[in-house]
Amino acid sequence: MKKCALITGASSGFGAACARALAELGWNLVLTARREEKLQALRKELADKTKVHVMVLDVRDGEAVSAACAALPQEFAEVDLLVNNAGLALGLEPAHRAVLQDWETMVDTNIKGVMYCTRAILPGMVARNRGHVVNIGSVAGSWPYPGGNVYGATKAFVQQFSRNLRADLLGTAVRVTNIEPGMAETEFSQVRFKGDDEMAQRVYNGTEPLRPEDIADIVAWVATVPARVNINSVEVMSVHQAWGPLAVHRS
Ligand code: NDP
Ligand code: 8X3
Repeated sequence: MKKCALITGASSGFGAACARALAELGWNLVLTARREEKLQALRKELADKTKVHVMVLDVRDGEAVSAACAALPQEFAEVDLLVNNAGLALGLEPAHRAVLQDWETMVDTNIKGVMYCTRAILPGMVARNRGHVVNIGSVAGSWPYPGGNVYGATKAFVQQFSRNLRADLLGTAVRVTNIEPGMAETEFSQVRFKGDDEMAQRVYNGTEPLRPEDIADIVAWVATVPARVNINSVEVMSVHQAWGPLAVHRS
């Protein structure tokens, strides 16, 4: 039987690349995001490779998430792989100047969205004793940086939530992985800097950042290792990125 993956945030970046990588492996796909035209274009692109069900969904809406997951067409109802990828950073201001609404949007999307999708899909996986939750965390969940304040904290939630899911799922065959990428060129910086293309491009100037397909390859790998193997986490950076030293302020 064909396997089925549900990918959140499939309209762009890592999510769209995961859809392409899993389509190559012949997986059926449920693609979700808010921008329907992007999802439909991807569905058309992949139509000769696999079956795709498009689901327009805002992951911040818990009731909509559970209703949509409960109403999946039969062919897509047994989700083998949930990729909790939808997420965003907004702003790079220090905490005392950050926009509170941006913090709320990041919490609602990166934390609550992951909670809602996981809670909707996980019971079926446990009942079938088969499945895999892949969360897209970030290096920002482990390593602080100026302006990372709430974004990094949401990804720290994703890291610990992933570990605690593993603790809860011990004794089942359901797997959990947290993938923690560093700088990758997607729409991420355009979103973070609210459409300021110059600011967004400055993030990547003079470097070779990770590409969406690098992350998709990792998702495909962790999802296809033997069933006895659980890759708990993968931290991955471009060779153009590394950790910085601890900062010291001198007067
Ligand atoms: P993109 O901006 O390219 O993609 C983000 C995706 O999330 C889009 O498909 C967007 O779709 C979707 N999304 C955002 N908000 C919502 C929402 N409320 N409901 C449903 N879908 C939503 O960025 P990336 O591909 O880079 O980001 C994917 C994940 O990777 C995020 O969780 C991000 O934090 C993480 N990450 C990114 C890194 C990077 O440097 N790029 C590094 C580490 C982690 P739509 O707007 O159509 O709803
Ligand atoms: C995205 C990577 O370093 O911009 O999660 O926070 S970073």
